[in-house]
Amino acid sequence: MSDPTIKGLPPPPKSYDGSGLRIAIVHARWNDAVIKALLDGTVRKLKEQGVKEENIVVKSVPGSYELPFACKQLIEGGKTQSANAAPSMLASTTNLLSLIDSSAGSADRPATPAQSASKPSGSAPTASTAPFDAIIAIGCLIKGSTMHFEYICDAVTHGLMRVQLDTGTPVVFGVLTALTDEQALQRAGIGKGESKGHNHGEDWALAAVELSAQTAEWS
Ligand code: DLZ
Repeated sequence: MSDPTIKGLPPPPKSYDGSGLRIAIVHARWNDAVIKALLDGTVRKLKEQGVKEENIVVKSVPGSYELPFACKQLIEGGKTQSANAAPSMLASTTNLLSLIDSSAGSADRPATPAQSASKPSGSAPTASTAPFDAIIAIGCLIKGSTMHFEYICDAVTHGLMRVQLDTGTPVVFGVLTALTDEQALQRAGIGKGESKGHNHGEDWALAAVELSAQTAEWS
């Protein structure tokens, strides 16, 4: 039976076109099976919303505690890159494929379908150098037997909120805070039970596109 406590994002009041957006995803590597599923769900849904592959930048950090710092660096780097309109540490021509390739070398992390597919011949589409419209921070914290979980959850939650308010760039909270492994698996759509659950990465992608469009409208 499916878990009634797992909810997804209700449809937005209107549809949004992501084709002009530049979105960054920063993911932690702890609990890698869950992270991989969430990352795949996020990227898949971003593309379904029209976001171009070359305008989705993926970076990784060791654990969730590092997410606020990484988000801030990426946002500021994106603004600098845009102002200079020159290659920077963010590598304007780097597309999703090569970024995922760069973090997929470990034996415990099989190649995604995107990595397995042969790269198209000819020149790669030109990636945008605009500042990021939104950042999606993905992590998975699972409670252990000490207070570590509580402290990291608190720090990351407040850190990510602070980054978005300080920088003016929306930061989507893609951090699972689960009490058990199975709770996390269910929320990444890879549960072990009869129902596999729901992949929250899809909700985070929708939130990023909606927030990006609305931020542009409101400002
Ligand atoms: C240390 C730690 C532990 C115990 N558990 C998790 C976890 O469940 N999920 C996660 O994303 N990170 C965990 N970490 C690592 C911390 O987030 C962080 O990377 C280290 O404390 C180094 O700053």
